[in-house]
This record gives sequence, structure tokens and C-alpha cells, in this order.
Amino acid sequence: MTLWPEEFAARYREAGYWTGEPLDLMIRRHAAERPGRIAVTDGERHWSYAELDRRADRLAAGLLARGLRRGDRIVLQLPNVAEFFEVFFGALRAGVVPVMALPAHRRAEISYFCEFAEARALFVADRHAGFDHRELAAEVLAAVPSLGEVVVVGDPGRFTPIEELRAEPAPVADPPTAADLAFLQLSGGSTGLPKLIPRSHDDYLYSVRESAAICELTPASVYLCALPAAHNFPLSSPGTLGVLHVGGRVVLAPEPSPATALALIERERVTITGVVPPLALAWADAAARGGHDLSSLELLQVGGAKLSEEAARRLGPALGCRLQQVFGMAEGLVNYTRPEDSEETVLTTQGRPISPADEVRVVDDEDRDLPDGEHGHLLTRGPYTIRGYWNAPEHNARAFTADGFYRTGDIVRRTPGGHLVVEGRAKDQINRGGEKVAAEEVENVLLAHPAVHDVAVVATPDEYLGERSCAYVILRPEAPRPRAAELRAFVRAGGLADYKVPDRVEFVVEFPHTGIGKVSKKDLRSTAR
Ligand code: AMP
Ligand code: DBH
Repeated sequence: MTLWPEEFAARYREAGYWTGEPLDLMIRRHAAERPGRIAVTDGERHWSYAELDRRADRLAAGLLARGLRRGDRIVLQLPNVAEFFEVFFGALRAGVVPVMALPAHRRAEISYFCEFAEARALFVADRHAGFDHRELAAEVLAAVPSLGEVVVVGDPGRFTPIEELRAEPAPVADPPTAADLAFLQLSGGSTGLPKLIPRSHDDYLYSVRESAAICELTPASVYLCALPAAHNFPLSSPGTLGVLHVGGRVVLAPEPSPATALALIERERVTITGVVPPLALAWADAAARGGHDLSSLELLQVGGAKLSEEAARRLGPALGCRLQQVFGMAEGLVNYTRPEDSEETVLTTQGRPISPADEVRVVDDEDRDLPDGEHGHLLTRGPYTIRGYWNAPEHNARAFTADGFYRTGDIVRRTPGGHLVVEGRAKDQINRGGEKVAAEEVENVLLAHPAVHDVAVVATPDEYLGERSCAYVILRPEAPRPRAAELRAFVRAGGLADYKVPDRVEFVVEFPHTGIGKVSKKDLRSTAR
């Protein structure tokens, strides 16, 4: 599979952005040079680079011994446990491609990933956050023909314990190359079905390496992974991979509450972490109440959703560290404010791109370039931005320009200094404090309810999350009127992740329409306000 046009691939190699190094080599290298240094801390468990390297070798051998081959897919749905990295690096080493599911995903998402990616195996934890992932896995296993087995970290029940995947290390007969698809990242999306994002070793390592440099990571860096490890932000911006790339240490937080996170920052002497805006504010409030020594913390990164200037002003002083805004996407482009930026820039912009080769256009509705300072659609192309979603030609024709720019769906303006300010969104999505909800995906579930004639899901402003979701519903006249709670339960029963369940349901008799007769979500949003 060619992920980039050869002309561009050659250019990115020539410029030294793509080095031909597979992502898992960082672990091998540190295991040789600093074997005893701790790579990953998970509670009382501390895995050294040598141990992580050995575990990745054994897991790779285990996958191959079970008949998986280079290019085969697995779905990886693990919470923030050390085994996440064992399976991730093990799979990469074998050339097996993980789909990076989130712990919050449920039956609808997990079966879709397994089915669409024709996954051979599903990796889950036994239980997490009060949910039994084995029960879900049993349903998915029964429904998806390609799926050969479920591998469990923890009590396996009737499935395969991860211990069985730890085989004698053996050379990989058909090792992956750095140009290969390394894993499939997930898009928050704006359509009925989630999209899979094909990332190669070459392109991802470039973004990780440059991110680590921009964030001035060193072997002394300690990164607290508080967001779900599979998410693109904590994985790569610079995230866990950035810290492992430079030989630092990853500390895993089982969940991101202030109580857990601040205690870990103090105990593990964390130097850097990345969070979404609502979490940053919750941590700042908790820090202000005192009781934690947060003096090790140097940098708080905030991204995933827009951080208001007012909130931005509070964070640094409250946590006693520098602030960095991060505006990124799993499809590629990541923007950072920089250490050398003025305070004003850090507080009021979402940063500028990683790479001099990131091509950024701000355009009007007809794809005409706009001057700096004007709001428009953000289009981008570059050495770590995908040229298309995985196996989605029809959607790709809309989501990318003919010359390969990704239509981010974000409305931005560019400052004279080249920084981007996110002003809004053109895509049909709700950003619930960094958790993206594709309106259409939720609408499709609700449309299957017998009492629902039509539905439109839109964002409503929320003081804490930035946005929440509201489903406007037109009922069938003849059907018994359901309660709002029943429709919310219907979405949950449809197997969607909890964060996609509409926060509010409003019954209406008609929708506002645009000039050409489409439902005007813009007008619905103002009604909601
Ligand atoms: P995804 O494509 O699912 O990875 O989600 C990426 C999207 O999250 C971006 O296109 C933005 O809409 C949003 N996003 C990420 N970071 C920020 C930020 N710092 N400010 C505003 N929106 C953001
Ligand atoms: O929201 C995102 O997807 C995101 C935010 C910050 C991201 O993918 C990233 C940084 O890499």
C-alpha cells in the first residue's frame, strides 16, 4: 500500500524528515544503551527499557506463532496499563497493525473496528472503570467472522490470557519497513461511521521526534499519561512515544481525576503532562486547595478542544508551571505554542505547525486562499498528515482536495506570526471537552427508534466541557411519546460509547431550514443557546 505519492515520499526522505527507522527501534536502542532505566511506571510496576524491549520481542513472537502475519490487524483496547506498550511495540515489531480503540468504546465501535479492519484478534482488559470488557468481547467475537480470539490483560475468563502470547523471542522473518502502515489511529469524525487513519512508522516518528524537540524533552523528562494512552495527543504530541524516544519515563495514570493525577505528579516527580481543557481546570482548582507538591511540573500542555483565554490565564499560576497550547488531529497536523513565544501568544493562540514542510491553507467556501487574519477553512498537507482514510474512497473524495490537502473541518485564522487561532468548526461534530462526537453517528442510532421521525444532534455551549450535545427530535405523530431518558437509554443500548449519548433531548415539531431546504444546524445551535 502506498500511503503518500512517491514524489512527496521522496521529498520527505530527502529532507531528512523520514528516516527509515521503525517506531519500535527507540525501545531497542535505549535497551542497549541504558537497559536499567525505567521506561514505564504503572502503579508499583516499573518496567525498564530492557524489560519493555524483551516483552515486545516476546509478544511479537507470540503473535507470529499464532499465525498472524505482517499487515494483519488487531484491535487494541487497553486502558492505561503497562501492557498497552508491550502489545503496541510487540505488534509493530511483528508488522501487525493495531487499531487504537479507546477504553470508552462499546459494542457499536468495537464491532465496527473489528469488522471493518478484519481484525484477527481483540486485546482488552478484564475490567476497567466498572465495565467488564470480556462480556463485550464475547458479543463481538460471536459477531465478527475474521476475529479469531480475544486476548485479556488480567483475569481472562474463557479467553486467552496475555501470558500465552509471550513466546520465546525469535527473529521476525518478514519484518515491516518504516514506510509501512504502522497502526490505524481513530478519527473523531463527522460521518455515520468512524474513520480509520493509516499512520506509517516514518510519518509518525517524524511528528514524535520533532514534538519531543519542540517540548524540550530530555532523558530526565517524566511524562504523566492521564488521557487514554491510545489517543493521538498523549501518544504522540509528544506524549508517551516522545518521552520514550528520548529515553525518559512514562507514568501511567489509571484515570485522570485531580486526586489521582496530582498525587502521581508529586510522587513520581512528573515534569510534563498533556490534558484537555476541562481537566486542566479541574486540576487547577484542586491544586489551589493545596496539599500537593507540584514543583517538579515544568510544562502543562492543553489541547483537544479550545482553551479560552480566561482559562489559559489561570492555569500556569495555579499549577506553577508553563502552559503550552496544542491543536492537533489524529489525521496529522499538530500545532504548538513554543517556549520562545510571548505570553500573549501562548494565552491567545493554538500554536503553529511542527514542520516547515507543513502546508497550511486558510480558504473560503470556494477553496480560495484568504489573507492572514481572516477566518476560513483550514486545509493542510505535509510529511505527517495522511492523504486519505483507510479504505474509504468515497469519503476521501470529500475530505481531501484533489491535490491531497486534508479538509480539517476547523475554522481558523492565522496571525501575522504564523500562529493559528481556532475560531470554530464547519464539520458536523460536537467537541465534548476533547471527546469528539460525530452528530450523524448518533442521529443514525436515534432514527432507528420507532417513535422518532427525524433527529438533529448539535452542540450546545457548556461552562465546564465547552460543548455538550443536544438531540432535537421530531416524533412520529402516531407513536406514543417517549421520555427524553428513554431516548438517551436507546443510544446507550445501541452500543455507542457513553460520551456519545446526548446530554439533552428536546422535542420539536419542525427544524429550521436553510435556503435550499437542508436542516439548519446553525439555527438549531442558536436555539439551543
Ligand atoms: P480528531 O480529528 O478526531 O483527531 O480531532 C481533532 C480535532 O480536535 C481538530 O480538528 C479540532 O477540531 C479539535 N481540536 C484539537 N485540538 C484543539 C485545540 N487546541 N483547540 C481547538 N480545537 C482543537
Ligand atoms: O484532539 C486531537 O485529536 C489532538 C489534540 C492535540 C491530537 O490528535 C493531537 C494533539 O495530536
